[in-house]
Amino acid sequence: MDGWTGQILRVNLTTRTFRTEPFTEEFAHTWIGGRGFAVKYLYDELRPGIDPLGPENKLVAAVGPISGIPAPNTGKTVVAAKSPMTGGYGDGNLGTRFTDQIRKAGYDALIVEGRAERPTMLSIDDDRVEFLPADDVWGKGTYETNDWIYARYGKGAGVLNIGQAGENLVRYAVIRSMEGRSGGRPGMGAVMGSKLLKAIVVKGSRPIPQAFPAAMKALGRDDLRTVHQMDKDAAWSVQGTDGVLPWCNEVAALPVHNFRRTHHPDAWRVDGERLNAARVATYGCPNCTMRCGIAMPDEEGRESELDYENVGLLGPNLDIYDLEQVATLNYLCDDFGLDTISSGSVLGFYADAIEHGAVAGDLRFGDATRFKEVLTKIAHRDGPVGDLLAEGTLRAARAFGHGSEAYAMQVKGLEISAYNCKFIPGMALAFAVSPIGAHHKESWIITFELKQTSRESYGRDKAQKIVDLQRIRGGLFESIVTCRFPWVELGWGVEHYPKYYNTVTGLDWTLEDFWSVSDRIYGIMKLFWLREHPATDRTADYPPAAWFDPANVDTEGPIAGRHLEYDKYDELLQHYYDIRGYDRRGIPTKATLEALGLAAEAAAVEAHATLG
Ligand code: PTT
Ligand code: SF4
Repeated sequence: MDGWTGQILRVNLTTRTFRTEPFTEEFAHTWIGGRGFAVKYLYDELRPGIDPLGPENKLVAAVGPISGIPAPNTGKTVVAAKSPMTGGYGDGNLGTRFTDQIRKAGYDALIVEGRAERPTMLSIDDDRVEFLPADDVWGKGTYETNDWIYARYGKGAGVLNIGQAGENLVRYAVIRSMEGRSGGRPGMGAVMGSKLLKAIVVKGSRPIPQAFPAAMKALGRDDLRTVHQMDKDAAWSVQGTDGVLPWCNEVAALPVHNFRRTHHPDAWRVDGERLNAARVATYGCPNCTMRCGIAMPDEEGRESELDYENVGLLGPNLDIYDLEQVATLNYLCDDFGLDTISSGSVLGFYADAIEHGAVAGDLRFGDATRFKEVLTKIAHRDGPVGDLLAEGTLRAARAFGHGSEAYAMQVKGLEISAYNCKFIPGMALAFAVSPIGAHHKESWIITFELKQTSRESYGRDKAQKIVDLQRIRGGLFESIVTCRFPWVELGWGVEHYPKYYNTVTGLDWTLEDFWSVSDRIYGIMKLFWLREHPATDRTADYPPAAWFDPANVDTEGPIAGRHLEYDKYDELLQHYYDIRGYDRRGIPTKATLEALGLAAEAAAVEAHATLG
């Protein structure tokens, strides 16, 4: 089957067994790979209601037909499971040598089941699979663990690993790889930890199956050069993702003081220019000529990669404007294997809850030393505070009470990334309808909204744009599995991707074919959610109450006195439902599911939720 290895590897940690399983061409064409494979396997195989941190959950690491081939930025892998944060389907996407190594070992996906008896490292070397003791690194951070693995297998090995946060089942623990890569915000690291799986290491020696390898090599080589030149011309990777920070500050979209404010005069001190000036190393994913990871030393000289999300949430959101202090919190998140976005939001929420008297405590915004201490407690679930905050903002807010849920900055249990949508309705909706919880990866509509339309509008065009972006970002890029940055940051056209796909598979797909698969993937992610949350209604697709609150408005600046309006937001949400073919409760109609080819899956949900 050109373009796919045609098989997956299934490993059971309880029984210490493994087997390979073929999949059909029809399956490949229906789900493509990556997120498509992951959500389909998880939907079919997970019993509804299982504990995401119990042995019944499964961890999937999946690549797609263009992952690992020589074309721009193809070194990405999707990691997925039932999310401990949201209870729905969860995934993340990280750059890693796991990508090409798993393909070379002969697999398009790895499914890990069960729970090991003791800390384990899974080693895959083509057909050989071993369950090795990992006691030496259990309790250690991700940097030491990575070095320990490299010392044994060399730097060319594909590695996924977790830190103490994953081991201690912090719900927002991520999976880490290489120097700076992290993925699986909705708790994929905690799922790995719940299985006592410290690391996965993979080496492969076979060619990646392609219909026209010589043509792909020539095409990929030329396009890698072109993208490299485009990046140089645009100077984008000079500041990387943190280059967007001044704009967010200017347009009042920065998370400041637990999202209570939207801009700050000191924001320039943590912007991309300052970060670039502090750069001591540049990290990148395999097969990438853009290398966007800017690493700088922290207060103790420890080096880690800072991206915009990390800076926004661990800096201004905590009232910290010293880049070295931000780098310290960032380094700790990376070493413990904690998601930076949720960590920054949890810390900000806790300081806010103290400030508003919802809970007693002495943590204050701007106190980087105390934030560091609390973060360390969270990673180890140390004491009642560490243990509760390890649960994320939503669960912590429910424990604190006193109306604090209104300013727990999350949707569906997952914390919002670094775009403050107090008065940006389209982006607020994009967070709210993201199927994995509030993540900008599905639909980053903010630049369209602020540059090409108006933030005043709640028009149908915004709902349509969200769907269009979900098709590209959450569907195309997450299923063929490649980095979206050449397209997002340099304008490298989406039309290049069917070209790569057709060259490796021998098929003749157009973008329309990808949109069909993408809609199917969004359909099944929705079904996954409904099956787990039968009582769900449209309130699940609302952002936090703080963004609607007249008492929470900016008192000065570009959006002084402005906030989201419930009635208008609800109309915008309805536009989204109409375009997606959902009823007023936000549930896909039977006709929609049949059109998506999900009639069989819909039947499984009917017992749990009454479909419209
Ligand atoms: C991603 C989320 C992001 S999105 C960032 S910064 W970003 C945070 N990075 C973290 C980090 O670093 N350390 C840490 N301990 N936690 C972190 N949590 C946050 O995780 C990432 C890049 C980036 S940098 C982005 S936008 C793009 N994301 C892509 C995507 O999602 N899909 C895709 N096909 N291509 C993408 N390209 C870009 O990749 P999650 P990475 Mg990440 C240190 O995983 O769960 O999706 O959360 O993968 O290899 O590190 O590259 O301004
Ligand atoms: Fe990785 Fe950045 Fe390159 Fe994308 S642009 S592949 S995230 S280094």
